Formats: sequence, C-alpha cells, structure tokens
Amino acid sequence: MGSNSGNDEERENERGVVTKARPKTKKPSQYRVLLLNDDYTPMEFVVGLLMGVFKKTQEEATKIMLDVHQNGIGVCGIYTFEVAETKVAQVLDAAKRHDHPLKCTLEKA
Ligand code: TYC
Repeated sequence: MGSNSGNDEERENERGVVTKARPKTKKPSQYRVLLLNDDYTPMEFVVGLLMGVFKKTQEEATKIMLDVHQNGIGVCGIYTFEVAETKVAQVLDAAKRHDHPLKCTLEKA
C-alpha cells in the first residue's frame, strides 16, 4: 500500500539504533481554492485579487475571472491546507473590507 510499500528493510547505525532504510513519508494533501461568481463584485477587483493573492499574471487572472463569471465557479490554485486556508481568508477579508459579496472556499484536491 502507498508509495513506500514493499520495503521493510532495517539497518543498525553506529549507535546500535535500528532504523528503517526508507522511513515512511507522506506527501501533504493538496486543496483546491475555489472562487464563486456573484452579480456584484467588480471584475477588476477579482482580477486584482487573483494577481495579488494568487500571484497570477494579468492574463491568467482575467482568464480565471471570466471562467468563474461564465461557469459560476472556478479554481484559483492548488495548495497545501495551510496555504489554501490563508488565501481563502485573504480573499474573504479583502471582499469584506470593500463591501463585495465575493465568496471563496476550498476543497480537497
Ligand atoms: N459576475 C461579476 C460581474 O459581472 C464578476 C465576478 C467574477 C464576480 C468572478 C465574482 O468570482 C467572481 N461584475
């Protein structure tokens, strides 16, 4: 099972401690940050957030914004949980400060 299966080989180091030749590791889970469409948040504001928070170029940001505008929802990026959570909070905080109803959430990738 998993990427480390099939190797239980053990070694004894110079201090007599037995260690796994390849200790089990786990890749951190990834999360999609999703942006939701609404009828009120200005397009330029969304593009600005995508550039500022998600480090997109103006062209990438415009593409994502239009995708969300047309389909109702879209992916801003995929990150580890803490990074995704921070970006969602930054978006919601900026939207709130500017009185825009913009919503943003995350889901496991
Ligand atoms: N639909 C908005 C408008 O027409 C633009 C918009 C795009 C809003 C993406 C939110 O996540 C969003 N002004």
